[in-house]
Amino acid sequence: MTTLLVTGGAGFIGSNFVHHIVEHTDYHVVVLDKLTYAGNPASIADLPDDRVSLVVGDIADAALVDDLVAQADAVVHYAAESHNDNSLNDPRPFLETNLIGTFTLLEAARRRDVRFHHISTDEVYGDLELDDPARFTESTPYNPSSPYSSTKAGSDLLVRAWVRSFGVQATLSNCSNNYGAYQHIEKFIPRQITNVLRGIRPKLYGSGHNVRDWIHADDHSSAVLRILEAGRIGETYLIGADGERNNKDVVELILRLMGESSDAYDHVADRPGHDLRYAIDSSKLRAELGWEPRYRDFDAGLMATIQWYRDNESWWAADKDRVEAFYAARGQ
Ligand code: NAD
Ligand code: TDX
Repeated sequence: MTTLLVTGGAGFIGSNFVHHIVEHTDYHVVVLDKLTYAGNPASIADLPDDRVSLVVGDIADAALVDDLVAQADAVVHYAAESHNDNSLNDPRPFLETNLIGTFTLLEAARRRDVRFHHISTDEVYGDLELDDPARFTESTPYNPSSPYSSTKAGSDLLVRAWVRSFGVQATLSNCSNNYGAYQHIEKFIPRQITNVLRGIRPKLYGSGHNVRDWIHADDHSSAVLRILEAGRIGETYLIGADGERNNKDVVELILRLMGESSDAYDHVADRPGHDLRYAIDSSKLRAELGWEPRYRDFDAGLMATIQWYRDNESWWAADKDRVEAFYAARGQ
């Protein structure tokens, strides 16, 4: 039986991927996750024990990583410090996990000759103007803005170098902004949903004209599985679902879908260095590997996500006060 080592499988996108694998394949999954503030074992606790096991540990622990990689047929590497606002507050964990952690995994994949797929973000390309018809492609030059995106960019370059210098059998993907169940409430969409559920007004950074290109987390998972099984070694694939929207429209839509007045939100301090617009051209993935997104109706996907946070208050409630105190201290 094929065994996947999924790093960060107790986080938002990693846990969605583990659910996707259990539903759509017969693979066995070993999750390696440090269970930082962002990891929640409850996100994978309902999956069968004979398909999924959780090892609590750090991707920068070379002995542990070597042992787990040696037992795997492939590594799918999601683990990261993932939040831009945290990286502006304290960058060090981003260097430790995103750079040293990725290096540690690559060394094990090299030693054990194990297939590797690296998960990354469109933020490595910097940002676009609002009126620019261009979208990011695989050949857009790297130009990251934040400590988070610069460490993700660095991790991508490590993977490329380990392919070229050491022949590691790796692929890479850079995806746009994900939404769906199990996303930490520090992030934009679940923060606003849980604000409304708590009677707090949603908080929009700056003018709210910044554009993000939204994709449902399950579409990200199907794309990663396709690349893992059919992608060409050494190649990068951009993953996106043509979901560009500005933050103001998203916050107003959340309010409407939750039965509130669409202007019942506050403008708060902008994010320093705030990227203006992300937009993905995923033609290579679609043409070469035949992938297509399934979740094309953003309103329906957002409504289902709102319902998930309503139904799963016990999953997020304990974090809410701490998250809001963090933002309040930043004027956000
Ligand atoms: P997340 O913060 O929700 O989850 C990260 C997970 O990694 C957590 O479970 C955490 O405990 C674990 N982790 C952190 N440091 C670790 C370490 N040193 N060792 C082991 N485990 C560790 O993040 P996410 O939003 O699910 O993002 C997952 C990946 O997808 C990241 O690589 C991120 O860069 C990438 N990505 C995210 C998005 C997005 O919209 N969220 C978009 C594109 C790419
Ligand atoms: O309260 C908020 N108000 C607000 O206006 C928050 C938390 C965010 N925002 C804005 C900032 C961004 O323009 O919403 C947008 C989305 O913010 P985040 O959810 O923090 O995501 P972003 O910074 O775009 O990064 C996300 O997508 C790319 C993920 O967190 C990254 O891990 C991924 O690489």
